[in-house]
Amino acid sequence: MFVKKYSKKMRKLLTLCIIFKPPKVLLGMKKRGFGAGRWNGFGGKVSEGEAVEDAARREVKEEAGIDVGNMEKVGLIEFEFQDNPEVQEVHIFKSNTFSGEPHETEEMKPQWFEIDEIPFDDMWPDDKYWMPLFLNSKKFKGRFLFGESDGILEQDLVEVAEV
Ligand code: 8OG
Repeated sequence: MFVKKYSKKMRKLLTLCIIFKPPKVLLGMKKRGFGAGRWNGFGGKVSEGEAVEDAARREVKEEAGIDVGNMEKVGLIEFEFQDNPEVQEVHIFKSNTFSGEPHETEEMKPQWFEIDEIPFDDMWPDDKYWMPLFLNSKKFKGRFLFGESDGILEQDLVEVAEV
């Protein structure tokens, strides 16, 4: 089966929030650290004792300078890298309301994209698989194993009723 839920591997909890105001998606160019040079939603590590949704809001504020309104959890994806024992469990949220104006921060440079102009070639290689589900209001769970040069070695992705 896809998600090795009871895997004994070390887990890191992360959030990813994508603002979607059809027909536009707000992405940010990651300026530093893990995933630098790629467009992505906003997110990062969940702190100890922090609720996952609170972490998602905090990260959007830190990275794009906006306060997210409503939020829906739409995806859960596990990422693994060959030769790395850690599993990154990324909780994906969708929102269509926020206050403030997205602006560039030390970490990200936000930009709106039309759905048909989403820059998949400059995003994590798995995004092209689950983003269509996201854009079509589906919920999903999955697992991706990356090898050298971020090539996808294994992948599982399923639509679910609830995350
Ligand atoms: O704190 P840091 O910036 O390192 O957090 C990493 C962010 O990247 C976090 O929002 C989760 C997200 N992320 C991964 N893997 C992938 C991926 O394969 N695709 C996308 N779109 N985001 C990812 O950690």
